[in-house]
Parts: sequence; structure tokens; C-alpha cells
Amino acid sequence: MTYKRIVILTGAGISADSGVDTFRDPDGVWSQYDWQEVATPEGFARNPVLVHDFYNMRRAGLAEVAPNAAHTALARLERDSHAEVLIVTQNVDDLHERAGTTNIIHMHGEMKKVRSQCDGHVLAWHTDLSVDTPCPQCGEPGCLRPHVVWFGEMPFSMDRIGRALAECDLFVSIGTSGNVYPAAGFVAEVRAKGHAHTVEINLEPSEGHSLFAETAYGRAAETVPQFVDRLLR
Ligand code: BJW
Repeated sequence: MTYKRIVILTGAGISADSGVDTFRDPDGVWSQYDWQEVATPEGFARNPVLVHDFYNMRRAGLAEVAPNAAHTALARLERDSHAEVLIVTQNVDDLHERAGTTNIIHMHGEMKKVRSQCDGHVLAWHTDLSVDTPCPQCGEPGCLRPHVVWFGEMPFSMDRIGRALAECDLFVSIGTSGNVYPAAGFVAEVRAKGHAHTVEINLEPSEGHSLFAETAYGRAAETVPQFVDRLLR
């Protein structure tokens, strides 16, 4: 393997084989919930009880799932390759970390964290959250929110991601439909800034599939380990 800096963007499709619902597939999260009600700051302001219930249910669901072969293969890539491997995930689950990945950015936040709206303080959180939960910092009820990025909010660590995209020599996109920006624009950014090889691994061609130099289609739990085996050979 000749690559020195690898950036891997992951989306809901990598966790699908673990039993976590994707968003836009026919039986996905957005077929059951209106994203404007549960994934916008305006929805949270209108009905915080509904939004807390939505995230409480998904947070509790994490106890029922485990990393699959795709998460494990990416952790193996980080551990066994000489390249610097950075995972930029849009996922709010913790399956990459549970598989052993350490160099990771959760650009859309993390389900097992909450944030104080009073002072921006971020806390690890493993139980249900409600409008009555007092903030451990200030003692006020109602000031904690899920530490996730909703539509209209700025994703996290964009400066660090921008630098990594500019410097990488391999960019791989796994399990994302390419519907949501800025992540959907990363492949174009990589192509504009450098000479990195670009690879899409997904169940089916994404919105931006034609921008990738190489593509592989199939279930992530099968395609990602094969791809990693090839890189490590
Ligand atoms: C498998 C598989 C298997 C299935 N194996 N694969 C017009 C242009 C540009 C931008 C905008 C625009 N209009 C509005 C915007 C902005 C907006 C946006 O993009 N809207 C679009 C809908 C048009 N974006 C934002 O508001 C973002 N913020 C922002 O832009 O700030 C300004 C800014 C500007 C410039 C630079 C920087 C910032 C914030 C977006 C926040 C998204 N939040 C959510 C919820 C997070 C919390 C939570 O989980 O509840 O993030 S929405 C949801 O979508 C979640 C996901 O991370 C995200 C992406 O979804 P993903 O991962 O791609 O999942 P799916 O379901 O779409 O696709 C799964 C794929 O897997 C499919 O292709 C399947 O085929 C595949 N698959 N099984 C392999 N077994």
C-alpha cells in the first residue's frame, strides 16, 4: 500500500449490517419520523418532548447492536497500515469506537453525549434525557440537548476535516447516500484540491457516484473487509 494519508467518510450504510436503521432507505428513519420535527432546532423548540423521545429510543437501541465486519476492518486498517487513517463519520452511533477505531471525527455529533444550551458544555450521557433533567453544571432543568447536528446547524470540526481532505492521497466514502451537505461535497473538494484517489463503497450508486474514480457496490460488511484486505496486501 503506497498511500500516506487516508480519509474515510462513513454514513448510515456502514451501520446497516449491525441493524441500525439508515435514514433514506424505504424503511429508514425518515419514513417513520418527519425530519423537520425531530432533526431541526425549530422542531426541538416546538416539541422538545418528541425530540428527546426520538433520541432516547435511538440511544437505548445502541445497547442492542454491535460493530460489524466493516467497522472491524476499518479499525484493522488504522492499526495495521503505515498510513495515517482518519475516519470522518456522519453517524452518531459509537460502533467505530467499539470496533477499535481511535482517530475519528463525529461531524454530526454523538448520541451518547449531551450539550448544555446555557454554556455549551458537553457531557457523556448514557441514559434517557427529558425536559425535566437538571443540568449537572448549572442545575437548571431544560437546558440539555442531544449533542447532534441538526439541519441548519454547522457540523463539527470542519476546519480539521478541510485540512485532512486537502492533504489526503486516498478518499473513501462508505455507506452514504450523498444527499446531505457538506459531507456530500467532500469528494468534489478532494478532487479540486489535490490528486487523491477516490473510492465509493455503497449498496448502490450514491447521488455523487460519477465523481469517484473507483466504485464497489454491495453490503458494507462484505465489501469493506475485501477493500481493506487489498489495501493491506
Ligand atoms: C448501505 C447498506 C449496507 C444501506 N451496506 N451501504 C443545498 C445545497 C447544499 C446544502 C444544503 C442545501 N439545502 C440545504 C442544505 C443544508 C443541509 C442539507 O444538506 N440538506 C440537504 C437535505 C439538501 N445541510 C445542513 O443543514 C448541514 N449543515 C450545514 O450545511 O451547515 C452550513 C455549512 C455550509 C458549508 C460548510 C459547512 C457548513 C447539517 C446537516 C445535519 C444532518 N443531520 C442528520 C441527523 C444527525 C443526528 C441524527 O442522527 O439524528 O445527519 S440528518 C441524517 O442525514 C444524519 C446523517 O448523518 C445524514 C446523512 O445520511 P447518510 O448517512 O448518507 O444516510 P442515508 O440513509 O441517506 O444513506 C444511507 C446509504 O447507505 C444509502 O445510499 C444506502 O444505499 C446505503 N446502504 N444499507 C452499504 N448494508
